[in-house]
Amino acid sequence: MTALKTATASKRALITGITGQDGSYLADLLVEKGYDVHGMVRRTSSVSTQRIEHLLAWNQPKITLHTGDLGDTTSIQRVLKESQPHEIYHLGAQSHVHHSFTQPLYTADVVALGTLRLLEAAVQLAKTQEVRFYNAASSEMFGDATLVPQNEATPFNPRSPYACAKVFAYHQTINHREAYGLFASNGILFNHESPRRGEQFVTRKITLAAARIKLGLQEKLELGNLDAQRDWGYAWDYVNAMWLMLQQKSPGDYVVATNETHTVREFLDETFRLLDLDPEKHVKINQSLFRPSEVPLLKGDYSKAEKDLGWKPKTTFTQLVKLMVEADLDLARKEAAGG
Ligand code: NAP
Ligand code: G4F
Repeated sequence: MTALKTATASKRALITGITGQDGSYLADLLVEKGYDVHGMVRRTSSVSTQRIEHLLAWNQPKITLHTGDLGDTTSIQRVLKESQPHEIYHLGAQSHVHHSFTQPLYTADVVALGTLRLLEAAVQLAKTQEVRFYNAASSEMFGDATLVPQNEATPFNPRSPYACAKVFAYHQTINHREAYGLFASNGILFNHESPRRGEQFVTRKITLAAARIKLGLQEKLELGNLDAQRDWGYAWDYVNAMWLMLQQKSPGDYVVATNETHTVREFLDETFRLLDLDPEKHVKINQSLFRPSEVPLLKGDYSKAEKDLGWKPKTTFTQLVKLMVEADLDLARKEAAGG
């Protein structure tokens, strides 16, 4: 699948996971900055490009898509050959922690080996041109964290197949930096959300359900562990940090977070408060939504990113909840109107 671009830009970027939450915001950012943006998209039986539809107008597409899959080495090599990127933003993943318990081998293949496949291909490309590599590492790697807040020196204690696979990918990224001199950086991003967040993640599940409850489109919301604490930021702020990491003189690993933590219950209460709804009337706890092992508390210390990249979060917890609630209320209104 190749949509031809009319404009040419000096710097080419390749985004894996361009159809996801972060990939779509990063594509917006890089297009805005004048990059020639390429994305790797896997074949799906139904359309997966809703989040980047605005960049794909048939008469003037702003990005170029290439079909490939992180499970398939030859397709990765082909995509790199076709796009010849100066910057690779590797965001593609089976990114749902709970699903990783039911699909552990698939998750390991895509997240751990998929990253290794891409790194190996990047090292080959780096023999002929400059290439910089961003790896989407995760605060899930801290797992049952031994220290609060977590920073770049905090030991990893992964609690899911997803987190174990991310630890592998993180170390492979550093290994390719040290062994082959690849400019490769890890962004250890804490949870970040937005109106483009997948509907199976807890924040979006809550804001979408609450908006639909408000308009009488839904009665109940089923949730699992409300006591888990997360450091939630806004995805748009976070993709800026990814770009900054690849603009530095040397590669490195950075925590990107807000240094605040809130329970799932707090997110739920703030959402329902904004809509003048009572959670007691609508929320039901479902044991099947609890995980075999949980990450109890994440809180990130982003002082290294602030010092080296000049990055800090711009959106507060309450602003984040509000912007997600407003976006989902708009969606629910369209649904109610039969749109
Ligand atoms: P997301 O919305 O779930 O997007 C994941 C992307 O990966 C989608 O474009 C998906 O394509 C693609 N993908 C899945 N399997 C693939 C495969 N086998 N081959 C190629 N592409 C594949 O995730 P996100 O929230 O944007 O997160 C981006 C990255 O950051 C992920 O690596 C995630 O693990 C990591 N991360 C996220 C957070 C967070 O809070 N959001 C925090 C830390 C780290 P389809 O559209 O076809 O499914
Ligand atoms: O929204 P979640 O599914 O995100 P989780 O597991 O923290 O993972 C996300 O953030 C990671 C960074 O730390 C990323 F690496 C990863 O890719 C993903 O983007 O769950 C958040 C918390 C968990 O403790 C979960 O047990 O919410 C709790 N929860 C309670 N009820 C629920 C539900 N989670 C989901 N998805 N669905 C529920 O009904």
